Amino acid sequence: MKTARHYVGGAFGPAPSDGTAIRTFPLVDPVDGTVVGKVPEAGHETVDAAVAAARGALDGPWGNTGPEERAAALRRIADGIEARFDEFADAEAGDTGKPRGLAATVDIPRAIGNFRAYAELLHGRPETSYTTAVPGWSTGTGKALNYTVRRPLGVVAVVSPWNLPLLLLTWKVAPALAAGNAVVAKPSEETPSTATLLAEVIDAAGLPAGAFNLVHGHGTGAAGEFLTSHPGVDAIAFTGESATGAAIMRKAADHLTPVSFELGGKNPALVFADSDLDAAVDGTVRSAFTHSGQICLCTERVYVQRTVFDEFVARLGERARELTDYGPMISAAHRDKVLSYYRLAVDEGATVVAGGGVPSFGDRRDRGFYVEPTVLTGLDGRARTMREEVFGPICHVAPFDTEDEAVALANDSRYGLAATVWTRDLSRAHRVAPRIEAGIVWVNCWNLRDLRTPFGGIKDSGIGREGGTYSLDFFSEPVNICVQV
Ligand code: NAD
Ligand code: 6OD
Repeated sequence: MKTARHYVGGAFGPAPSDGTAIRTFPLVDPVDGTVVGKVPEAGHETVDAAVAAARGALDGPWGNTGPEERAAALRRIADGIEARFDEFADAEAGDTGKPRGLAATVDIPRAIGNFRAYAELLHGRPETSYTTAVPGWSTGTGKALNYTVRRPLGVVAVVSPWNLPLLLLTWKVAPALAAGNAVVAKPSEETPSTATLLAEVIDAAGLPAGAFNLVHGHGTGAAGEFLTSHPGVDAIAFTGESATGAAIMRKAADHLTPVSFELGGKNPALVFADSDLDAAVDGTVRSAFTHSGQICLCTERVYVQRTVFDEFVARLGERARELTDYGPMISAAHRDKVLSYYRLAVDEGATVVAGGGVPSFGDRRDRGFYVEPTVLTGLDGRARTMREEVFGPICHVAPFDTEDEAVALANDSRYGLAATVWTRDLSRAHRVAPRIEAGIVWVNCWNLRDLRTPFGGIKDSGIGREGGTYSLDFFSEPVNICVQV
């Protein structure tokens, strides 16, 4: 049986004083529904202890580290994950049910990359300027030299989802530590294992006690809410559903706590008749069905120019029916939610081109949380299936005639996270891409990600940008120092 552990103030286990220390909840394998471990549920006292430990680290040795020491610490963490690569890949595939190959080629290497990238990126960007005193207004005379230093924000709460557990946790933990903050992290209750391994690696890397803390537990009315509404937290970095972001923000308002939010999506793909249709079909199979659609960047709405619509739908449907090596939904509850959208789509008038139900494998997976990769047509933009994020292996394909219509359809959503444009016409690509209301637009590719580029959503898909120096900007504050010379 796997056991997840809290890591608070440099020690593993629940805070001894926590009245809820013995509360645990089961960890379920989504492949066959069996209980494979238990997870401790942090109560108020464990969360309080973690926030106090983080504050203590800032007042102690961690608060006195310079960029070089922090860069060295991040490199040791990256080396530590690399040294235990197989354990991490097994744990990630075990918690999520995703194919191990996906964990080994994306999740774990990317987590290592997050620490290495910020070890390189964190060096300050000195900003200087001269200013002239205004008589009768400024004290001092003549010229003054301005320079800007960046200070850490303090104690940062990191709350992350289950779909890319280590990748999305380290995506925030690495820059937060790089900028000199102390972190209290709460991973999803569904996926505690790689976070626990990360705490072990950070412990072995010798970071001062309290610089990184980990608490496990649920969100609403539990560890997640205790942490994000805590008066001792100076900033919140959250990835998850838009509705959860709104709930966190309401509580954060009490303390004016700044937030960086990466939220839900209902991402469009536009396929123009002049595109390389083989590439567009291949790309859409990947963008709709990778990790069974449980990536915030996955495509759920596909718009195809009418002259190639029938061919595209036929080919996408065939490819969806051929898929066999896919993982389950994360939980029974999420499987039920996705299936409820499959039923709703039919009630709303959709034609099911492929999938729409539960697969049968003839092995232990039949007890797990699988749904079929599903392709639909026939809905208009008012259908709930077209407006709400499903977060499963589902995409709807609709025709369009003109470029303007394609852009309008893409933008007809409360979400604005990512979009993909398939065309061979370079001028069209450059015309269309900036008109799409999304934080990321890919042209003739999908999920090609450079860590240094800005990442985030507009509209209900997020607040702020992370990635590269954008993360360092969020996790630090510029302070201007003005010296008369
Ligand atoms: P979720 O919002 O249910 O949970 C995310 C995290 O928030 C979990 O750790 C959970 O315990 C915690 N939480 C829940 N309620 C809380 C509360 N009231 N206060 C504090 N913490 C709380 O999301 P999920 O189901 O884990 O993940 C799927 C969602 O995440 C999808 O909507 C997906 O689009 C989104 N997502 C977005 C991005 C992005 O980069 N934009 C990336 C991955 C996932
Ligand atoms: O690739 C990334 O950097 C990133 N943040 C991906 C997010 C995926 C969402 O599920």
